[in-house]
Amino acid sequence: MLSSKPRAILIDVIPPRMPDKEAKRRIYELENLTQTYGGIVVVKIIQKRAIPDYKTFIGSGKLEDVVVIAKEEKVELIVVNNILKPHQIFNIERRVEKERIAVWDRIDMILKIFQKHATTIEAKLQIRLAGIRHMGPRIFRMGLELGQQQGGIGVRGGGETNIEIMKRHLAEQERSIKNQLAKISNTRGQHRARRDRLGLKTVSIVGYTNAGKSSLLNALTRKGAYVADELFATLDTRVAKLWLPRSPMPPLTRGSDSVVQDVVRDARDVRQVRSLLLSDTIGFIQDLPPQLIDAFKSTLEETIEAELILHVIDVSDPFVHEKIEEVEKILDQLGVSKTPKIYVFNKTDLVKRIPKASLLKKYKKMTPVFVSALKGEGLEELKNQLSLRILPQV
Ligand SMILES: Nc1nc2c(ncn2[C@@H]2O[C@H](COP(=O)(O)OP(=O)(O)OP(=O)(O)O)[C@@H](O)[C@H]2O)c(=O)[nH]1
Ligand SMILES: [Mg+2]
Repeated sequence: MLSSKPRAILIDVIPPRMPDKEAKRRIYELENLTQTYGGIVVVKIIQKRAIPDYKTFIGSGKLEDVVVIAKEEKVELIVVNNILKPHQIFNIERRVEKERIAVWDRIDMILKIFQKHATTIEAKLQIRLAGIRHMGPRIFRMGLELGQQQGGIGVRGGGETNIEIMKRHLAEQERSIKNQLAKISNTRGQHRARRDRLGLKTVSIVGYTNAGKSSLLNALTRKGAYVADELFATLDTRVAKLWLPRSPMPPLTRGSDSVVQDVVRDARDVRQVRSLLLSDTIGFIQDLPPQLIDAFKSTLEETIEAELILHVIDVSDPFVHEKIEEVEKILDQLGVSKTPKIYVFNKTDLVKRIPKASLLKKYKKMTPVFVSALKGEGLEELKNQLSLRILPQV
């Protein structure tokens, strides 16, 4: 068992030609994840390798260095910032077994944070599902190795090996979790159908983790979603109603009389849907494990079904463009790359001179708006843009 604030060594294996800036960003993000989990980062190691070591992912020499540091620094946890094969984790674990050090890869780290942050039944179920999918192969591997060490004792009377028993058990658990999730998703589907009947449209907030999605939801709707300076603060979906101003009047035609205008206005009042639903959900991150995306499909349903997506971007982040791309990649995986989007550049209060002109040019199609969810700035313009894009125009 890890202590509540485990001392950790972080290791990132990167291709030799990766630019320094990108290498720094990766290890910085892993540090952030580790701190979000509650860990204390003792040492950070970047290893440049064209091809990871087959047996232990990091080179065997490097592993020995790590073991020495780990002993000296009383480390409880080694985190490798990559996605490892089950046998690679197993081999590293075996090397540090005596020191009682845990070994995690990037997926483990993200799963552990999710586990800590999950509050709803749905989120908890989804994490268990992702966990089974991620840990399953590792458990089999362990069983296999143990079986070999003990000269094949893992066979029971009926001929069923321990591994087979474990496999069956995990498959049963997976099925049961999936059933429970399907029920929750079904209820959500019914809610959505009802909203559709009422003509309510859904706008979904997406973005890199910590971009300020929940803050934006709160600023627009006073919903009281959980906001924190940590990664993956939000793991469920929150839906709130947003009232929009009437969309801008069409320009007055000269000489048109006011009665006609009143009629136009009335007609529009009747026809217009003046409110919409805004949903906030889990944030994205580079290399979001596919198992997680899959397990969180039902949480992400609101996003998948939305009529419009608000992509929230932390404009003060030195890696704005890279993170935009990561989010776009995941939206692609979710099959929503065609949904209309508005780019919402948030945290404008943190930047002295925002390169508005170049951002407006580069992301012209996404009609960028600039806001500070914290200070409540730029929200009117965002609402205006929403009215224009989503409400029926007369
Ligand atoms: N200065 C400043 N900070 C902001 C702004 N919007 C959000 N923040 C801060 O950024 C941090 C993350 O905000 P959240 O709203 O939790 O971000 P999120 O995108 O929902 O994050 P996850 O749910 O963890 O993915 C918090 O510390 C917020 O107070 C802003 O406009 N300006
Ligand atoms: Mg959030």
